[in-house]
Amino acid sequence: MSSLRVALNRRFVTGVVSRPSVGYVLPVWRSIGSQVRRYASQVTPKRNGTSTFKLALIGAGLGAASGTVYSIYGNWKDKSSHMEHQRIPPKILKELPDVRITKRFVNPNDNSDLNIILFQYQTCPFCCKVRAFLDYMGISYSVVEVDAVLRQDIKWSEQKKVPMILVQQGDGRYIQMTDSSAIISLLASYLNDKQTDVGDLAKFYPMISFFDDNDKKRLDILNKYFLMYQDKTPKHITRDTQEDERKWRTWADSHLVHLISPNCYRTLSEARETFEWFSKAGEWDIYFPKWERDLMVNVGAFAMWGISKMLKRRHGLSDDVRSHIYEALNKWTKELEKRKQKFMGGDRPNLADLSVFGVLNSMEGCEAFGDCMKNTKIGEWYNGVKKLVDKNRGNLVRRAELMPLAA
Ligand SMILES: N[C@@H](CCC(=O)N[C@@H](CS)C(=O)NCC(=O)O)C(=O)O
Repeated sequence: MSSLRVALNRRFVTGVVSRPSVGYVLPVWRSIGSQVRRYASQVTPKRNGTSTFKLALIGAGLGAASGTVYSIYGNWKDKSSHMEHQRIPPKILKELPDVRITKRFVNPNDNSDLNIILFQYQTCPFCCKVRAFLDYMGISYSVVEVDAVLRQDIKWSEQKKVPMILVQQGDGRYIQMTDSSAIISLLASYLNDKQTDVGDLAKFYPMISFFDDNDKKRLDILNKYFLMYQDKTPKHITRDTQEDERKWRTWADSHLVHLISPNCYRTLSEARETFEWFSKAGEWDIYFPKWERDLMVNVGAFAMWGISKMLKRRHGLSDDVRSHIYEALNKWTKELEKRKQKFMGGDRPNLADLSVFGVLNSMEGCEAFGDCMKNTKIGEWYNGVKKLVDKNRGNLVRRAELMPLAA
């Protein structure tokens, strides 16, 4: 029975728990849908009491046996496919896959020479982090809004998570980079030293596999919080400032982001309101038929309301989920007050400011965001970063105007 539980937990972890944030909802819903379909296909006509009982016993036995086999196979496969210190360099594509570019942000002052395609969900906190960085830096980029249900636009990719970017290197080929923090570190390293090909810099961020505390194989990007200054470290950057920036960037990913879902889906009505906002921000009424949009809002809100309760327990949060996010934001603003600084980066935002801003920006239309503004002092800092991000962002060019480019 315990193997069966392991097998079930495994499904649960990959299908639901590993998607703790706002933008995770549609894959979660897809997983629930397939479980409902699987259940429906298992329903058999009712016979007499004894045979039903026998069938149940046989079913439980078979379930336990297959769970055990699945679990043993999974462990064996994970272990056997793992090589210690295995590093997988970023993938390189000869040409762009056949994807539908949704929009572009074009900044006439951009002199980065970067050609970037961002694959995203509009309200995913990790995607918001990457956009905050690109916009603040005044970089032009194209967006592929991925349909979170069918994920057609990332079918070509082995990596199924967003954000993901394709960035063109010197020889015209495209590097595929995943993970919001790795993407930001790669591009920030390049902006510091445009003489080094972005493709060469990408080699510093390979994917690495390791086993976590539960002996489960995990993948992550090596050096994702590190900038590759090499011998061109800017004068105002010291070892301490780098360490400090890394510390708060990590905090945004490992703590702050986990407070978003439990707060945005705290009650059923908040969950619905959140989804209405996703629909608006993600322009679902443009990209999806009405029935699909309505279904996403209603089913998504219900599913995430339930899931957020589980996430709350998983991250050890009390029922008063607001108190946790207030506490986190107070920690941030107290640090700013202590340093007597406008931003964590001093007079201007650094990568920690942009990461924390991005995470909060992902819930801007939610009741939780309004409460944070009212009950903490985060507003002044948040609006300060937002002003700069909005000011530097390129001009929006919609798909209709891009037809010759995106056909
Ligand atoms: N550590 C990653 C997390 C990315 C992530 O989990 N993205 C979610 C969307 S918010 C996703 O794509 N989930 C789809 C899936 O897990 O299949 C990052 O910082 O980019």
